[in-house]
Amino acid sequence: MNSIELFGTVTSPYVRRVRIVLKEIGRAYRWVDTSQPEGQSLMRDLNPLWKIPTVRLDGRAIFDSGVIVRQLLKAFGHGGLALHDPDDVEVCRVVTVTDGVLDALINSFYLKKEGVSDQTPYLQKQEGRSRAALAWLESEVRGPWLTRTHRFGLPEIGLITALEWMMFRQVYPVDQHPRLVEFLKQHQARESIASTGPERE
Ligand SMILES: N[C@@H](CCC(=O)N[C@@H](CS)C(=O)NCC(=O)O)C(=O)O
Repeated sequence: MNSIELFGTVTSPYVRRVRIVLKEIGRAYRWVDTSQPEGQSLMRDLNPLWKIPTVRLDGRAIFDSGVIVRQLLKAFGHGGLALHDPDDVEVCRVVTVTDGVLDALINSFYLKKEGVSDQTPYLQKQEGRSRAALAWLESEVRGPWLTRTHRFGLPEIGLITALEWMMFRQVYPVDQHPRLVEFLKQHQARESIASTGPERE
């Protein structure tokens, strides 16, 4: 029997990707809440980057949502998800841009929370980068899909979790991109999405 421990918070979009994949492949796991001091300290003992998600799979720590989900798919199969080819250039492009804009907005969110002015040149650059990246992603979506597989997979999970986090934290006016809003709508009833939102667990 495999053991999976997931260290994270319910509001983190990167952690949510792992929660969605675990639901899609039907795997139970032990949840360790890192917003609590004890969980945070356990996570820091495992992950030198002090970031979530962190997973302990059969006793071995794995870091980074991308690495974690690929290991989970390799160990347990894809369930109902599209087969994932991490070397596919089309997949790499959308995943890299999604992660880039999410990292930029998370970074700005934390800095602004700590009092850094949004007029700071680097934060202005992060905002411009976010706008450019989301406009590019908007030009890439084809209805509910981001790649030519036209199946639900990791690129879609990445974009859904990123957009819903932006809306939840109100860090970016997602409604300025109608095709991204439409993309989101087409996935929101899916069980793994509907049951894992930041407000819903
Ligand atoms: N590339 C990482 C990013 C993870 C990440 O940035 N997680 C955030 C929470 S959403 C975090 O742990 N931030 C803590 C910090 O930066 O101090 C991944 O895909 O897992």
